[in-house]
Amino acid sequence: MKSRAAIAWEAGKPLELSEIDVEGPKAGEVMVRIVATSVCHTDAFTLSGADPEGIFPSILGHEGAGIVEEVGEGVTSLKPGDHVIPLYTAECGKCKFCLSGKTNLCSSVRATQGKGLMPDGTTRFSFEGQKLHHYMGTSTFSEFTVLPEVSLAKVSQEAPLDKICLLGCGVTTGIGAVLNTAKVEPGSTVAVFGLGAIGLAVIQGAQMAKASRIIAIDINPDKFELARQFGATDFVNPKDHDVPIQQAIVDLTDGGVDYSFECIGNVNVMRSALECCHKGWGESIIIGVAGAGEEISTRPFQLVTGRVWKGSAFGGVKGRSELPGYVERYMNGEIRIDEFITQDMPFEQINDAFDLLHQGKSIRTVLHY
Ligand code: NAD
Ligand code: AHE
Ligand code: ZN
Repeated sequence: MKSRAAIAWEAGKPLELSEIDVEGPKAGEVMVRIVATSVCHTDAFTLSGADPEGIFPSILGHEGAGIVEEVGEGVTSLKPGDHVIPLYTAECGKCKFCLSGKTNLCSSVRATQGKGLMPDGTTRFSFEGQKLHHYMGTSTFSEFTVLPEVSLAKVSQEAPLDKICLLGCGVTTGIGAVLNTAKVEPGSTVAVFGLGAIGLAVIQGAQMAKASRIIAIDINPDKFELARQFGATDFVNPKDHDVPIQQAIVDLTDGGVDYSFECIGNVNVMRSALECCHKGWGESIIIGVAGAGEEISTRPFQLVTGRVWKGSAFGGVKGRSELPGYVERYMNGEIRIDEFITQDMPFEQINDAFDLLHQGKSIRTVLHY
């Protein structure tokens, strides 16, 4: 199968648009025609070369939606024509992780996924005979892509694929981090560091959880208006303060917030996010992804005195069992997605989408094949 795709040949270089070869699905695999994909900061992070798991050449992309084209031997839960959202966090329902009831992290395909390969240790992508790696088990920057059956959530045929693609990462991650990871209670105070799609989705989740005060923090003040529309009540630009930002938040909230979320990937801000939490009970959730070699630090006394540090991947959401419900909640107006889409473009303009994200001029660009 020939497929339009954007190849990441090497770190730090723009993607190259090409026609690649995609092999059909093997046993337990599914070929999907991606209808729409957006660009998440994690794609830019991996392309930058900062991702310890970054492998080149590869086909990036993990926030997409599409239609099943063909299924491999033994696939029973999906058929051609089904609408699906690719999952970078699979759900096999059988591994120790899936059975634990404690996490959404599934181990069934994660080892090979991290090596840019399908579960049998090979790749389905090539260009002029040269093998190309998969990425995050999804590779949505190819019109035709191949995934393990366990890495696909079957969703309503009624839902617009060029909107619900955002449930493949950004919107779900932010809302899930609030509802599943932090379990924010009504009346809580919340601080959100970084107002890209993830931070805005956290704000949306905090409003769904009936937080009383939602403090939106960003060094780009252009982000505040959308944050306000999603329910933020206070707006803080660290550049306007000459005390450390954690001190400014503590002063604003009579001792600190109940919950904070780091949605940037900056280890210094992760420390601020922890330290702006209230003594005795404040919890800080790390969502941002930090580069190779980076480490977080704080005085252990911060934890001894009751603050809690946590992390969240894909918002703690189990994709196959829970994502169809997220799609339904979008369809009945309980979850907002459209407001995140600041640009729509043909797939061929994918490098412009990366530029807009880097320039702080987009929340999400949806690319249409
Ligand atoms: P984005 O680039 O759209 O948003 C980041 C925001 O942070 C921008 O508005 C930027 O102005 C702001 N910012 C940068 N430095 C700042 C600072 N020092 N103080 C305050 N604000 C600052 O990115 P995104 O797509 O929303 O992704 C955010 C982060 O979340 C990335 O690190 C991404 O890799 C990560 N992520 C993690 C998961 C997960 O499951 N854990 C899922 C998706 C994305
Ligand atoms: N590969 C990196 C870490 C990347 C990372 O943390 N990915 C997040 C999803 S970001 C989506 O935009 C995640 O869910 N991680 C859990 C997992 O299993 O990958 C590294 O540091 O090696
Ligand atoms: Zn993402």
